[in-house]
Amino acid sequence: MPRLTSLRAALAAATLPFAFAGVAAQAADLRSADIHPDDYPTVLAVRHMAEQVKQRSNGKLNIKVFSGAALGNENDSIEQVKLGALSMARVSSAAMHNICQTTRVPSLPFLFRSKEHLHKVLDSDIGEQILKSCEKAGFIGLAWYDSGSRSMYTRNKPIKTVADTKGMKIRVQQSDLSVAMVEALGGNATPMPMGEVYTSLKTGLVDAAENNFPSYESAHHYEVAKYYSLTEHTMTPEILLFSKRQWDKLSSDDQKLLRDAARESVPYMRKLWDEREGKSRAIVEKAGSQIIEPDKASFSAVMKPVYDKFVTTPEMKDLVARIQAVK
Ligand code: GTR
Repeated sequence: MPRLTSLRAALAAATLPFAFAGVAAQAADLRSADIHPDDYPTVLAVRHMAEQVKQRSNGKLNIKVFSGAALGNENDSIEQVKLGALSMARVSSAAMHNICQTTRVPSLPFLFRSKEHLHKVLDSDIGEQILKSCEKAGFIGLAWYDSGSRSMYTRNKPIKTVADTKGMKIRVQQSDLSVAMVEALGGNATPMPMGEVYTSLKTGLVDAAENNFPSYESAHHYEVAKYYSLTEHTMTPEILLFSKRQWDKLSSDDQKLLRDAARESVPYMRKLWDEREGKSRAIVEKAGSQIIEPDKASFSAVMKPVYDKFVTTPEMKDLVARIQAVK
């Protein structure tokens, strides 16, 4: 099991990075995890941030990015960041839903009217508030990254209206909200890590999955599920996390340097993202994927139970109302 071996190696190395805590002048290796391959926009953006950080700290802060799930799946990385065994992780904010509940808000189905609306919200005090709310769970939220819209894709039968998802086994991210969303559609939600989706689609363990074009393409899901239906049901963003345990040992200058570089990597990432969305779509279409324009209104019409279940506290209600009010 290569994954276990790499996890063990990661844990073995875990005591090393912060050996520098008392000797702040020495160089420090900070490790950052991502499940995506080297050429994916999230990985490239963190590498870009790493270059900036290295330069500005005169080589003192050295972020090493481990791509391709080399350090395990998203839940493994989050656990290690919490423990302080890993400095950073770029994960989907859906992976934080059950840990830091306000991260559920930007995943609510059909909440954002457009990419511009999403950006305005994430760049505002609302985005900051959600990032900050993860601190008490042990995470410094450094930045939001784009992840486009997630849409449904199927092996056998194209999804044209919500009636088509009835009884379908649909893979979702490991989040209660993602499960509830598929249940609202009448499907059977099967949560599992991204690394298991290709085989599950191939063997028919699930009938469908949902993701943006770049993930559908880079994880080769298009080879085993060729009907891509533009349901665009959620715009769950990516989140860049730093371990609070490690953060608290850094000088305030280093903290600022990291925060600034993370923030500055956002426009860089957005540009890469836009390019990649187009490229990925072209690749899958060329390979024979059928892109379907479904009756989107039939999907948004059944989502009320998801809001009723998750938008329950005054804070969640306030966040949703403020997001809806952003013009
Ligand atoms: C992708 C996201 C990954 C992962 C994946 C999934 O869009 O970038 O971090 O969460 O979706 O569906 O598991």
